[in-house]
Amino acid sequence: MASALKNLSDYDENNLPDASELSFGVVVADWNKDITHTLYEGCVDTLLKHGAKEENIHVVQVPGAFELPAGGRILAGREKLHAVICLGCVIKGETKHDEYINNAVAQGLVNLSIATGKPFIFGLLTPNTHEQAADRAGGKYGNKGVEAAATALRMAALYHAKPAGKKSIGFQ
Ligand code: DLZ
Repeated sequence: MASALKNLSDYDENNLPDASELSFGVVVADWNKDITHTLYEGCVDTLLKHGAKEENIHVVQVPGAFELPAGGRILAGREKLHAVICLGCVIKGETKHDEYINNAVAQGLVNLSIATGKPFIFGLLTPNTHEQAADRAGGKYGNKGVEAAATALRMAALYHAKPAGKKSIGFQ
């Protein structure tokens, strides 16, 4: 399994841009709050660690993961953002709700990214159990909120970059 090898909090710090000129949206789902709020803390700590200013991090809470794309779209319409990070956790249950929600979120975020040209980051945990979620929200596999922030930093810099005279962006 890929996650057996990967700690979600591990990333190459040298490969991340300074975020002092970048602004971010963070959308957090309230379902499974104990998990999603830990994702949120890891996410915001990582943005701040790389130079983002508190006043440039705009946060909204939405009821559940299904509302993440709409929450992100509303926030992006209201604020000038370089990337929008969407954080949630859908735990598999007796019915197929998780498949419908997870697919809708993935499709919704990719559609928004393409339609707006702005990065919408998939910070959704899709575990089978609460224990698997906790393992990925500050537990033995790190914190997916940190991974989502690291991805947002790179994509926000790409979105913000002025490519004039540059043949490649994002390569070290
Ligand atoms: C309805 C529902 C269920 C059963 N499970 C979850 C979940 O595990 N995680 C989550 O973020 N949201 C869940 N929801 C709520 C939906 O995402 C959504 O908020 C409602 O269906 C209302 O649109």
